[in-house]
Amino acid sequence: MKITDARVIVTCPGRNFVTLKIETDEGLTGIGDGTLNGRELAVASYLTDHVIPCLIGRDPHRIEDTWQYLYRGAYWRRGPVTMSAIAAVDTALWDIKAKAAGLPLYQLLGGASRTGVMVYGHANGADIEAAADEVAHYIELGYKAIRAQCGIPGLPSTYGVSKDKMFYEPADADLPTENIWSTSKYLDHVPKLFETLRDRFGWDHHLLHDAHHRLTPIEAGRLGKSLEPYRLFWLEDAVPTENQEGFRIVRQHTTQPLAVGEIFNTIWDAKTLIEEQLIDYIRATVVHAGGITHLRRIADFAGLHHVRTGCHGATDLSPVCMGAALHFDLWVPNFGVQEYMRHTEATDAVFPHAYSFAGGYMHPGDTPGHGVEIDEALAAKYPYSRAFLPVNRLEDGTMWNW
Ligand code: KDG
Ligand code: MG
Repeated sequence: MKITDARVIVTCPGRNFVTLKIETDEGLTGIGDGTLNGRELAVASYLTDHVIPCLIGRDPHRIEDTWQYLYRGAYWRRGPVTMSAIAAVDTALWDIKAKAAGLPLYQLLGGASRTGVMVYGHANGADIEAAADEVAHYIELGYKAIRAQCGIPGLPSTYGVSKDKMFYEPADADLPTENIWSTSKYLDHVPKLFETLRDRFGWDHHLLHDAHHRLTPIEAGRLGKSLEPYRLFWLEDAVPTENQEGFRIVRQHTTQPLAVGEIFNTIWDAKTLIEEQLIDYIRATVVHAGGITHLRRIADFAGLHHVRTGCHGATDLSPVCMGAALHFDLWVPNFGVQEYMRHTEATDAVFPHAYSFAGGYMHPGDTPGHGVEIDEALAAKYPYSRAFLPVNRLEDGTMWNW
């Protein structure tokens, strides 16, 4: 088999998505997600101008060789743009290989290790009561694991708190929105949210929380300690991870399980964190971490060190990434949980898919390939619309992490 054509499809059914479609001389096609929130066109250009010309004529079955060719062959390694582009190619090639075999992708990885993939949903509200009402809603929907975020008194807006209930979409303006942040206000308020949730709902559900990179290691240690009585499944992205050694301090101060890595692109972003067992869950996923081929390598390394997977699954990762991630999750032996934020109806219509949700678990379906397609005619009706993620400033105007 040979690759005869490949093209990038950028569509915006409510938010932007970048999809690579690869065609072959045997009529089989495959698609991969290359969406990088707020920087979509950089990946589209990287693919169109620098990757696609190298794909034409290659054997689509040689996934590992193509991965190494694109990673080593660029000379300039790593980074979110490069690795999202490689992921798009890798996902599309796994899709083609599984279609050629007539098997769902998880069968090629080694088969199912479980009957369903536990997912967590996003409950949030302007205050503690509204967030608790949303948790009740997710419990009614059957979720076993729920992430909870709420507004912080004194801050006009906060990460994770949506304007409407279902679709929290931070990339909300054609120039970055400016948010205000106060760590002290946040640290005082969050434990009250989880105290309320445990009082109201008891201990049958997993609760999760995302600090979204805003704390220093010692502040994260304090937050972890104050949340220990409420037994969270994980505390996510407490500290930015450019300095992986910073997590040693967090670990010394709390037994709260820690998750990190949604912005990681390669195993090198997590080497110290995993090797020293400084985290419990690795959040890397298919689109931003080089595709199934590289994610599998990260997961195997993590498994040696008691670290389980918790793939990123926000709405800026397209249904193509979601489908591929669910095949990975169904197989990966050291699975922890999968994030599932749900896409809008418009997005689901552009990306018809075989995956499904029931009773807190998802299944990728048994369609050959990864089970997600793109309706190109419908996609063409939603042209690209520039949208940025917000930026964050402290109350005195200092730039901070968003
Ligand atoms: O594009 C940024 C989002 O994917 C991110 O803010 C979502 O932190 C996130 C999460 O845990 O889903
Ligand atoms: Mg997060």
